[in-house]
Amino acid sequence: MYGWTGSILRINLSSRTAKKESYSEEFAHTWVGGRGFATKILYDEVMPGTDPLGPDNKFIVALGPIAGIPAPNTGKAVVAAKSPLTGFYGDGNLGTRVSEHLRKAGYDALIIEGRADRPTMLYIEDDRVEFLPADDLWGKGTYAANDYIYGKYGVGVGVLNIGQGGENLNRYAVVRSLEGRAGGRPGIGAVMGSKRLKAIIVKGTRPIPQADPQAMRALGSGDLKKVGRIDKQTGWSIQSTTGVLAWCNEVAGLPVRNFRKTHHPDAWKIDGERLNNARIATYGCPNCTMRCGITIHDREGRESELDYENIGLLGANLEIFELDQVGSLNYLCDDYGLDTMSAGCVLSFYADAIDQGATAGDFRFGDAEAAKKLLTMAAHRDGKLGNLLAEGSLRMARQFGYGSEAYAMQVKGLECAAYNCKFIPGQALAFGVAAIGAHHREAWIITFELKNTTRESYGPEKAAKVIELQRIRGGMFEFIVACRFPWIELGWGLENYPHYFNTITGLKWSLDDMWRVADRIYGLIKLNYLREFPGTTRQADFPPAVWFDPANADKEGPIAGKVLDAEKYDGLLQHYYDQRGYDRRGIPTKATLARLGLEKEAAAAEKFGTLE
Ligand code: PTT
Ligand code: SF4
Repeated sequence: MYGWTGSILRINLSSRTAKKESYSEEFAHTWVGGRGFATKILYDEVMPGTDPLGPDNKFIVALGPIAGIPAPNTGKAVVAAKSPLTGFYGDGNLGTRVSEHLRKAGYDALIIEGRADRPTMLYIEDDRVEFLPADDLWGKGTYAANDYIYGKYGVGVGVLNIGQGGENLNRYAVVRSLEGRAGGRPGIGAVMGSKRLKAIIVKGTRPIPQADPQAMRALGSGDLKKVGRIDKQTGWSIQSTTGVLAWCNEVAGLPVRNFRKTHHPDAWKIDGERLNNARIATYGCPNCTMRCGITIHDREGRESELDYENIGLLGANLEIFELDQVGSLNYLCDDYGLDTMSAGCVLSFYADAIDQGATAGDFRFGDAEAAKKLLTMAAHRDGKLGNLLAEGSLRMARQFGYGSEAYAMQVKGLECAAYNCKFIPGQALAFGVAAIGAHHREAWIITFELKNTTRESYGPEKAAKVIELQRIRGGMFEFIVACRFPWIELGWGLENYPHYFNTITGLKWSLDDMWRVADRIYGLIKLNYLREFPGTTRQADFPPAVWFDPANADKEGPIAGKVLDAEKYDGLLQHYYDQRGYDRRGIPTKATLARLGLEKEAAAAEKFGTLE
């Protein structure tokens, strides 16, 4: 078997043991890697009802066949666990040197189980695994922890770590990496914290098994240069993802004031142009020639890296239009290891709930200094309010009552990405049926929708587009494990990816083979959801209710008076189910599960919820 190391490293923190386990070629060909491996391992090993923050949950780091090799944008890793935020499968994808080092150490994945009896760091170097005390680092932010680790092990090692957010079990704590990246929005950092695992350091020195290493080297390094050239020609990384803000503002798709408004006259103050002008450095993941991270000085003079989601949700959505203050909120999220997107939605929901009289408090939109204090409280679970804010918006809404769940901007417990779908039905569907909750990672249909179809349409073409994008973005890029930006931002051909995959594995897969694996993964995540929530109804695939509320319509601008239509959305959802072969609850039918090769998994799910 080429392209895969054939091994997974299983570490038990309770017994302080490590075991190298091999997996079969069939497993590799069925699940490929990354999200595929994580989905299957968690389905088989974490039983329904398991406490996500207990020792029986498992923290997975999973790589794919092209992860870590010098080819376009392969310095990525999937981190996954049963989510403490949503209660079912959750994952994220972050840039890190762990990708290359873990593969060179001889593993395609890590499974971390149990709970350490004291704060611990794992050091993995090829076959060696050390359990190191991390008492001195516990309580420190990710930047200080990074500095310590770099100082001790050298700048080139692979590192994943958590900040105070993960330590204190904030439900939207992320995993951070030394390359300035963050991943695992549905609280995967809190799962690390629950295991008292402060950091993982990886150093690998062996070659990654490849069918034709010379051909792969020539192909991969040649294409890395080509991607870099296209980026220079197009100028994409001048503003990178932050270029989206001005466009969202123009098309009335920006989240402003807890998504109540869709555009704002001051949005230009925090847009991509302003950000590029304030740039002090450019950040990137390993094996990348279109480095997209832009850093600026925040209000306190620290270096803070901003992407679109961060300025959208910590800026516009909180009505904070001072770039350095948005930088400060972002810096705090990075240092505490909190997801910027959920953090932004949690604070905007809190301000909105106060405005609506659902709870008492003095936090107001636009108050950056108060927002900093609240983030600090949420990361430390400081007092009653800190504890409340650490729970995420759905749990907060259930505590507040007074109908506030309608404007808690989340789906299945995961807070929405920075696209205001008040009148964008296809993107609303993309949030509704995203595998892990309201993330844009799997289907970003908004440009297709606004450019190629009418905004009003709830037709089957939108459901088809969501499925197509889920297969590419939530599927292929997540199981071969590479950054999707060369394709989505520079038009780098999708066919390049089976080409890399085949060159490294010696197989002859087409894009259609990739889509089959993608559909299987989506099917299994749905079974995972059904097992955890046996009473599932199609309502679970609906976006926040406020988007259907005529009283919430814009008073002026491009979509004045318009909101989503609930009946038509239900029809669009049915198109999606029909095209996927799912039942009326959005669960794959038995026939679909058989087509996806999931009969065994279906039998395991049957006792928790009846399949049709
Ligand atoms: C991703 C999510 C995103 S998506 C952003 S900005 W984006 C936020 N970044 C955060 C951050 O930074 N710090 C922090 N404390 N929290 C953060 N939360 C948010 O996390 C990310 C890039 C980006 S920038 C995007 S779109 C693309 N995402 C990819 C993906 O999901 N898969 C893939 N195969 N390729 C991708 N390429 C791009 O990577 P999550 P990252 Mg993160 C600092 O992981 O949980 O999916 O949340 O990944 O390494 O930071 O790179 O406008
Ligand atoms: Fe990382 Fe950005 Fe490069 Fe993708 S484009 S690999 S997210 S630096």
